[in-house]
Amino acid sequence: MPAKVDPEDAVKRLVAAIDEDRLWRRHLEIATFGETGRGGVNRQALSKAETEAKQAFLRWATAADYETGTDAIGNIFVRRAGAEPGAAPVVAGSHLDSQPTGGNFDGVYGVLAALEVLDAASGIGLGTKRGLEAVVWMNEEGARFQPSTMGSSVFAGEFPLAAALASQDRSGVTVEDALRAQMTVLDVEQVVPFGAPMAAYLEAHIEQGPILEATQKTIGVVTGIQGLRWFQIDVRGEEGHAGTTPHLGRRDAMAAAANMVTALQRLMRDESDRVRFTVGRFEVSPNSPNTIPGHVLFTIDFRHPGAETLRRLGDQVEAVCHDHAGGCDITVRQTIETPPATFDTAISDQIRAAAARQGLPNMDILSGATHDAKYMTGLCPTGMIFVPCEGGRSHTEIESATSGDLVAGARVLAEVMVRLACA
Ligand code: HGY
Ligand code: MN
Ligand code: MN
Repeated sequence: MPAKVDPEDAVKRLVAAIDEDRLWRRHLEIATFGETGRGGVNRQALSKAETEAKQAFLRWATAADYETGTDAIGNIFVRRAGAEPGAAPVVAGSHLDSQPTGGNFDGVYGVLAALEVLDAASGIGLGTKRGLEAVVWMNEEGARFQPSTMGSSVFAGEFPLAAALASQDRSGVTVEDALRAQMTVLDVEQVVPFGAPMAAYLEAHIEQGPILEATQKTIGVVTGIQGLRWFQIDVRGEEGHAGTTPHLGRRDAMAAAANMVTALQRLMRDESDRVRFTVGRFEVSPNSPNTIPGHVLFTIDFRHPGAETLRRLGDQVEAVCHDHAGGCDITVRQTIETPPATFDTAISDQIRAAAARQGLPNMDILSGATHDAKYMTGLCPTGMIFVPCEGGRSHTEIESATSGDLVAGARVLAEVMVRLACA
C-alpha cells in the first residue's frame, strides 16, 4: 500500500514545482498554431491549426507517459494515474479553439495550467490517491459550429450528440466530417464514455473582463456564470433591381433586419448596464450594391445574471422580430439556452483559502463569459479560478496576460487539485 501522502507536504512541494517558464513557453508554442501575424490567432474548432495545437498537447502528454483518450465528440483527456485506479480523478482543463480574431490566452491558459499541474507532480514524483487529469473540450467558442461549449455540453448529456455532429459551418462542412478528419491525424483512442466520473472539475481562465485588473486582484474566485441565450434569425424577402423596384411592395430583407436589430436594442436597453446583447454575425445575400437583399441571417448573443430577466426579455425576441418583418418571412431559432450557474461553495472556499495561503490578493467574481465548467456543475463539484487580462480585453488579437499572473493561478490550481486528489 503506497505511503499515505501528507496533504500539507504535498501542497508545499507541488506548488513549488510549478514551472513558470515552462508554462509561458508552452503558451508561446500554442500561439504559433493559427497565428494571424497581428498578434493573435484564428484557430477555430476542428481546423488544421486547432488539430496542430492538440497534437502539441498530446505530444507533451505522451512524453510524460500519461494515459490519453477521447470521447465520441472529440473531447481529449490525459490522465496521470493515482494510487487507487478505481477512484474518480480530479480534472482540470479548458479549450484550444479560438475566435476568428482570438487571443493567446482564452482557453489555452486553462489547458496549459492543468497540464502544468500534472507535469509538476511528475517532476517531484508525487503520489496521489486519485488520478490528476487534464481535458481539452471540443468547440467551446462556437464561432465555426454552433452552439458554443459543444463538447462539454454533449459530454454532460445536455446537448444531443446527433445534433452536434450535424452542426454545419458556413461552407456546409459538418462537425461529423471535420471531427473524423481531425481524429485521423490525432493519435488518440476513443475510450472515454460521456459523463465519465470526476471527483471534481476545475478551470483556470483569464477573466476576459476588467474587474481583477481594476481592483488589483491576482485571483478571481469564480462564484458562477451568468445565463446565456443565443438566437439565429433568418429573414427571407425578395431580391430585385435596386434602381427599378418601387419601394411600395418591396420585401427588403436588409431593411427588415435592420429594423429588428434597432427594436431589439430598444428592448434590451438597461440603465443598470447588466444586460449583454450582441448581434455578432450579420450576413446579407446576395450582398451586391444594386440588388435588393433577398436574405439576411443574423445572430443574437443575450446574457444576464438573473434567470427571470433572461426569460422575460429572451421570450420577447421572436415577437419583436415578427413585428418588424416588413412583409418578409422570418424564422427565429434559439440555438442555446443555459441558465445562470452557481459553482460549488466548497470548491470556491478551497480556491479562496489557497489564494490566501499563497498570499495572493483575491476576490469573488461572477463570470460574464461562459465556460465549459458550466456543464460540469451537473456532474461533480466544480469551480473556476480567474486571473487578470490586460484591460479586460478578450475575443480580440490584443488579448494579453502576464506570466506572473498565469503562474499564480496555476499554483492555486495545483493546491486545490492536490488537496482534492489526496482526499
Ligand atoms: O462566449 C464566451 O463567453 C466564451 O468566451 N466563449
Ligand atoms: Mn474560453
Ligand atoms: Mn472565448
